[in-house]
Formats: sequence, C-alpha cells, structure tokens
Amino acid sequence: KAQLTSRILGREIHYFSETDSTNNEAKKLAADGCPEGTVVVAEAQVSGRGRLARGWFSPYGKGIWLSVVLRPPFSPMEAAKCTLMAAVAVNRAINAVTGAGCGIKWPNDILCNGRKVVGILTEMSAEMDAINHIIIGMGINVNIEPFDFPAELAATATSLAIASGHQVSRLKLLTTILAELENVYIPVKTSGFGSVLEDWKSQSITLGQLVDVRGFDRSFTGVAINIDVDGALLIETAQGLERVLAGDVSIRPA
Ligand code: BT5
Repeated sequence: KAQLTSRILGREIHYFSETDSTNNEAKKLAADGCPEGTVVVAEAQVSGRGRLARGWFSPYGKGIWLSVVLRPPFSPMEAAKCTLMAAVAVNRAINAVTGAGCGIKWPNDILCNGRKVVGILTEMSAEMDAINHIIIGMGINVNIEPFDFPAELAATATSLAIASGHQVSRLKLLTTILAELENVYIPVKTSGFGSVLEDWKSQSITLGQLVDVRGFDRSFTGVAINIDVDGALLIETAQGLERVLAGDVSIRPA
C-alpha cells in the first residue's frame, strides 16, 4: 500500500488535473511563502518545460509530473548540485519500485536502455548571496506506451512500463520518490553534498564514457572522467581537461 512516509516533503500537496507546468505553479506558491517541501503534481501539463525553453511531453495520467519547493540554506553556487541530488533520489526510487535498471546521465537525465525516462528541471530564486527557494521539477515517464510518444521522441524516450514490462503504480512511486528525496536532502542541509556526489558517481552511466558535449558556449568530445565538488563534469579531451557546469552531453555508443 502506498503511504506518505516523508515528514517535510509532501506535507502540503497541490494536485491539478491539468496545468501549464507544475514548476510554474510551484513558483507562484513559493513566492506566496508556501512551506518548504510543498509538492505540486498534475495529471497533465499543457506547456511542460525542459531546459532552454524546450518542451516536455506530459500526457494525462501516464506520468508523474512533479515539482517540489525547497528552501535550502545554500549559496546560489550550490544550486546545480540540487539537480544531482534529485537525480540520485529519483533513480533510487524508480529502481527500487520497478527493478528497471536505470542510471543517471549528467546532469539531469535518467536513462533506461539508453533512452530517457526522467528529466529534471531545477529553477532557483535568489536574493543577494542567499537562495530564496529552489523548485525541483521532475518528469517521470511511468505508464506511457510506445505508440503514445510523438514521432520526435519515438527513438529517444522510454517509460518505466516499457522498460520493466509491467504497469507501475504512480502512487507507490510518488511516495517512494518523496521519501528518497527527503533522505538525501536532510543530511545535505546539515553536512553538505559530499555523500550525494559519491552516490551520484556510483549511479552514473556517464563516467568512463566517450561523450560529445554541447556547452552553452562551446562543443567538444572526450572521456567523462569525474565530477568535481561543484557538480561540474570533467572531460579529458585531446586538448586537455575541460570542465562543464551546464550543458548537454550525449554518450557515444560503445
Ligand atoms: C529536461 O530538460 O529533461 C527537464 C524536464 C523536466 C520536466 C518536469 S515535469 C514537471 C516539471 N514541470 C515542468 O514544466 N517541467 C518539469 P532537457 O534536458 O532540456 O530535455 C528536454 C528534451 O527532452 C526535449 O527537447 C525533448 O527532446 C525530450 N523530451 C521531451 N519530453 C520528453 C519525455 N516525456 N520523455 C523523454 N524525453 C522527452
């Protein structure tokens, strides 16, 4: 049976049948002073968003389209690591509930059999040197069937139902995600991101791979060798070591 076991996350839940974007709803709630851990979920999003104004396909009733409001006592520099933290928690939850065998692709994707099953969009509001709030948006393809995907996603996206071969309870998955996210977030608040970065490395499918990187200002190819204390990806290229804090990475097939 699905039960909410988290203590902070999901104490306040805003449920929508349809919305433009759960991140937009969460942003309004956060600006109005909602408590930390407030959760927004929707059955469908009509303008679900990825990074850089990309869209996120969010069909009715077939996914978990979720945003969580956090108010961490960090400097804005630390925000990128919240994406890695969310990836660790969601990856753990989906593997525990479905046994699908997913892994994390730097910085914000979870892949299953080489296809995207989860995307994460972290957005921050900061004043001076302090974070006011962070919205962690997570799109999890749960019971989407192959024929549901639009043509442009047919070759790159998958769902937990496709990967595991059975329908997955969204309620069980949602409560597990909130419990796992809280389990990583509470120690991070008091002791920092050290253990998250270690957990991230052990769940990564990016490290050790030959990757093509499209940073926001340059592109190159090399071997992803590690992440640093800021969560940036370190790439060994023919020209030397490169460091990427934000960008897109594609893994070359072996
Ligand atoms: C992401 O961006 O992967 C972040 C997606 C975050 C979605 C959640 S849902 C709840 C919350 N509310 C929102 O409005 N957003 C968040 P990015 O790395 O930029 O990837 C976007 C790209 O993924 C698109 O350009 C498509 O190619 C692909 N894509 C779109 N929908 C997809 C889906 N359902 N499954 C797999 N790939 C998808």
